Amino acid sequence: MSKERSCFMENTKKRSFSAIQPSGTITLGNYLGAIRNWVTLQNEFECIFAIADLHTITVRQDPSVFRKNSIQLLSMLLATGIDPEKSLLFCQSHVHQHAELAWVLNCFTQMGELSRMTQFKDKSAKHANNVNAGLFTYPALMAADILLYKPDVVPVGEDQKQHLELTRDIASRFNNAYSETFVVPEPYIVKAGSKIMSLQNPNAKMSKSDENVNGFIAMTDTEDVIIRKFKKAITDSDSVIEYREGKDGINNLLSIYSVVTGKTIEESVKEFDGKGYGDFKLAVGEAVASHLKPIQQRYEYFIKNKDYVTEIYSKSAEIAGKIAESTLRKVYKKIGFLQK
Ligand code: ATP
Ligand code: LTN
Repeated sequence: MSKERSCFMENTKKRSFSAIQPSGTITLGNYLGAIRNWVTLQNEFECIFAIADLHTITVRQDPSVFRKNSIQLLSMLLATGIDPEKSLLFCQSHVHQHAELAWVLNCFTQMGELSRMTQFKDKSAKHANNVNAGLFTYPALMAADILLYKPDVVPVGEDQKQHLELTRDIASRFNNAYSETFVVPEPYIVKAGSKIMSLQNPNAKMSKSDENVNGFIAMTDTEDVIIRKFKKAITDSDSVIEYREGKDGINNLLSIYSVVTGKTIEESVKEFDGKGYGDFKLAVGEAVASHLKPIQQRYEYFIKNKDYVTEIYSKSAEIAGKIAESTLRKVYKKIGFLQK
């Protein structure tokens, strides 16, 4: 274990935990809303990242595609700048304590609370022929992921806020019943980029499991594809480039442009003053393509070095398992299970 990594057991710095599902090709929405912030948090926090593969089987997966999605996601996370010398990066299914704590937390979560989750409502409508119990109790597993590591912050996109509020409620409920056990974590949501919308439906979030590939930018899309998708982006029948209510398509493009260029929305609006939608869409496409280029080059390296990626997730899971076990033992003891 390197010197940096050994500090995980000592818990000297503030800690961050987050996860992402290997449910398809990672999108610009995932990157701008969450992963970009994971990368910067590494300078300040002790960061733990997981790919939430247990969560992913709440929707039926083809085994070979699922395996490929997982290794690609791990490679992409490394390519975006997740640094294995500073942070842990592992698969949720490799640390069995996640599933064990999830069972306990299921018993501290009410049916009514789970029924109110918008992600459950959306996903059960979308997969009406497979509304399984896992889809329903998904937030209890997510709470377990987080609470095992006692993080101070959980960096996510806007859509996960409701799940985090439930995590906080479950943690407090357990602490009140048995004395202080879990740290009640704070959501870490950076407003810029926290909700990137679909390019084909500016009222729905950009999602990697969208059946319409023109709705999302995959992190691996080539420059040509990126520009083509932006050219096809749904906007409005107006012709003025400004950020205001009712211009959801343009607002989304302006948000994307401002995050990838580092300019403010006001500066971006000024830059396109008097220009048409065609020029604007092309500029957004070009800016995104050039932002993604170095990430894509690093991705090519990791995807060809699978052994290196395997070594990283295996070593990380070993360290994560030790932290998780220590929390789980405390939980079991407080509940009153007999000690082994
Ligand atoms: P799925 O389509 O399978 O539901 P997803 O694309 O919504 O997946 P997740 O794995 O659920 O992605 O989310 C990973 C992280 O990316 C979360 O922190 C989530 O909040 C964030 N995220 C997902 N979509 C967006 C988006 N459109 N804009 C900003 N952040 C997003
Ligand atoms: N539910 C999240 C993915 C996820 C997660 C977590 C995020 C699973 N476990 C723990 C933060 C912390 C999603 O669908 N985006």
